[in-house]
Amino acid sequence: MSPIALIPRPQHLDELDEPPFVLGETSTVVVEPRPELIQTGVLTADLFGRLSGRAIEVRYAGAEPAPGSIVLTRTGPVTDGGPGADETYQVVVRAGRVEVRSPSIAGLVHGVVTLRQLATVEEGTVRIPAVRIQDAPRFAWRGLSIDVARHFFGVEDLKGVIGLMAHYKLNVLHLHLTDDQGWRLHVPSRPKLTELSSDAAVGGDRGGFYTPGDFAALTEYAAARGIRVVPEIDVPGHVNAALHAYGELTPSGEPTDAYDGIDVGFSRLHVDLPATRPFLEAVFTDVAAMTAGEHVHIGGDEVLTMEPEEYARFVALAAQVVRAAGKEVVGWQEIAHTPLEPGTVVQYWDTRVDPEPFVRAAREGARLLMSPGSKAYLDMKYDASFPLGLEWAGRIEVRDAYDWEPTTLIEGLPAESVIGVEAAVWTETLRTVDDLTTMLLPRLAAVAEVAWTPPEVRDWADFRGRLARHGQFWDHLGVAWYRSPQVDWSTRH
Ligand code: TNX
Repeated sequence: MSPIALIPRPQHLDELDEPPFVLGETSTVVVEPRPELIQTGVLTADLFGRLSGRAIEVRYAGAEPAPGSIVLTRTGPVTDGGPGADETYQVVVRAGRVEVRSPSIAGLVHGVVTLRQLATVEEGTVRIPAVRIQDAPRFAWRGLSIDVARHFFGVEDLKGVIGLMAHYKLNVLHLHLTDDQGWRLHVPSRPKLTELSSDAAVGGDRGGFYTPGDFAALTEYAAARGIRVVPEIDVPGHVNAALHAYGELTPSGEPTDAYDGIDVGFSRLHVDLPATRPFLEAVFTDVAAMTAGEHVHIGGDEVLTMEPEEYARFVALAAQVVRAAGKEVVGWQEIAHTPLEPGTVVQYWDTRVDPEPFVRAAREGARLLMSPGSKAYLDMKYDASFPLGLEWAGRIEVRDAYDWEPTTLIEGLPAESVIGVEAAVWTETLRTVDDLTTMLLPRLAAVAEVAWTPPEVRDWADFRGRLARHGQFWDHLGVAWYRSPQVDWSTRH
């Protein structure tokens, strides 16, 4: 059987009729001498060095590369492409040389992880089958949202997840940084948020927070792997951690008690309290300053105790503050009930509601990000007996996470308003990084293919066969994962 089992499935792949590339004594990674490319070269050398057990050098392009080299080339910008065009990449593997070409760092990383997925190791020899691949993503936004508020996951844990995301060509890490239970990002102008509200987590577990330095380190680590970070500060609901730190945000002026349960919808800000606007300005301005990417997420979900009129004024205010700080706005689907500026990203999650507001918002220029709870919420249980996870949106086996089409999910939605797909993992029941990866794998690979590969070439039986090979990779990494009975994991090559 062919050892080729790429996920996501590339647009074009030709197997070449020649011997495989073999990583050998003279193999080097070759890049042009530009700082951002050197970093990509070092990542590549490191990846294949670890695989072969032998250090691989990074060399500058110039003279003819030594036989057996991996050459990374950044091509000119794409001017005529659609969404995601700059992530286009090309991989050519021949017996004597590997070439990866892309206009962007992200695209080069896509090429390199493609090589990693193609590589086999036998008795210390790394081989890559001779292929030619031409590929580009279907959607420009391919995300994973992680709730670090209900349970906290530190920088090292997130780096592991970022590695998995890169392996499946995801490009947005959305961090749900604040909720009733905890505030996880230090905000210099409102220091009590983390001083008083970062310790707690669900069930009396330990919390934690990221310093601005941690956040910058995460951002850089992600960027080197073609991933941007979208921070979420959830307002006006899900704010007990803020109300616990700053009593001025409550009508009585008294701070609330810390909260470590898992109910939702009970806490809220008040748009007309004098402290509210300065709070939003301070927090979103600081967060925007820490954000390298274009987007900041304002939350907006599950505000069960506010009149629609106040909610609309609140969303308008938060969005205005974010835009004044130079960022584009993302919010959960509830914001579609309010007037939105064109280009606002609306994140769809609860499939049980009337689709009309989303269709209208899209017609008025909003972009829809698809995170349907019944498909992409990777905190849902795999089956009824699964020990981790919730069930409110159903149970999600691998096939459920795979077999869906983002552009037809909302009836009447113009397909071109869909900006992409994002998986989400909420952590009410997830306490350790093993819990987290068990929920992500294998379903994250399924959602990643939905986000990357067009529907014409997506096929469950084919995906299932490819997925079987990925279990060995997760074992090799030493991460915990779920052996879904839908896949024959014994497949070997
Ligand atoms: C709904 S999704 C929520 C979260 C919960 C999640 C649990 C969304 C925008 N709100 O507060 O953690 O369900 O699955």
